[in-house]
Amino acid sequence: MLHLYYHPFAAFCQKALIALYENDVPHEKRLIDLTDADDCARLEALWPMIKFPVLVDDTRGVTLPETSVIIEYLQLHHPGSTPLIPQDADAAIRVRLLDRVFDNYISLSLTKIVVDTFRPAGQEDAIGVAQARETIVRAYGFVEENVSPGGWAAGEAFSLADCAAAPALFYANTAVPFAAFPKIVAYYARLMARPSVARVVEEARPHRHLFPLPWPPEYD
Ligand SMILES: N[C@@H](CCC(=O)N[C@@H](CS)C(=O)NCC(=O)O)C(=O)O
Repeated sequence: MLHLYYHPFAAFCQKALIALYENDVPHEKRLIDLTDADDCARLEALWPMIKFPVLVDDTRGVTLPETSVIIEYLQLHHPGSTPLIPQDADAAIRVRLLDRVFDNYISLSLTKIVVDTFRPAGQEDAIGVAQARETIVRAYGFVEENVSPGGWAAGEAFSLADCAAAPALFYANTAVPFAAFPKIVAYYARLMARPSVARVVEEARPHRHLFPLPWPPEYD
């Protein structure tokens, strides 16, 4: 049995859930509340970085953090009708590149912006936040040039890169709107219509009060 330690509102947890839902991989969810000391200790015992999600496959005795690695593992040991890593090696490199762009330059930059709002007054990092905003805009430019018109982030097939893209764009758009990037706007609409993505958005909806930035009206 697979167990996913997660929280439904966390962007990286949503990335792993999209992969699980895409292929109807049976799994059991274990909710982690990072404000709860016991939950933090449970997570730390699995992954000393205290980040989620973490996937545990107790049949194979494997514990895995890091969403891109988790999805590679799912593809290897729990494949389904949606291959999330292409068989063609060059296509797979392209998928992994786009996955890195969404994680490293969009999701993590958005985290920087959000976490800054929780800092004590006078201790905000205005320069770091401005750099994070610039990084997101640069990444949007790269995605705009590379997204497949009518298709997905890294080609004609839905992949690991799209699992990363959906939560990255959903949350980043709140702070750095992508309205000026027409190919991203069209791609985002396709993403949100995908059943696996729509499901994680709905499952996260009851937790929206946790987010410190205003929601765009179209998210209602
Ligand atoms: N590179 C990691 C990032 C995981 C990550 O940053 N998860 C966030 C939730 S979206 C987290 O655990 N945040 C808790 C914290 O930083 O205290 C991955 O791909 O899984």
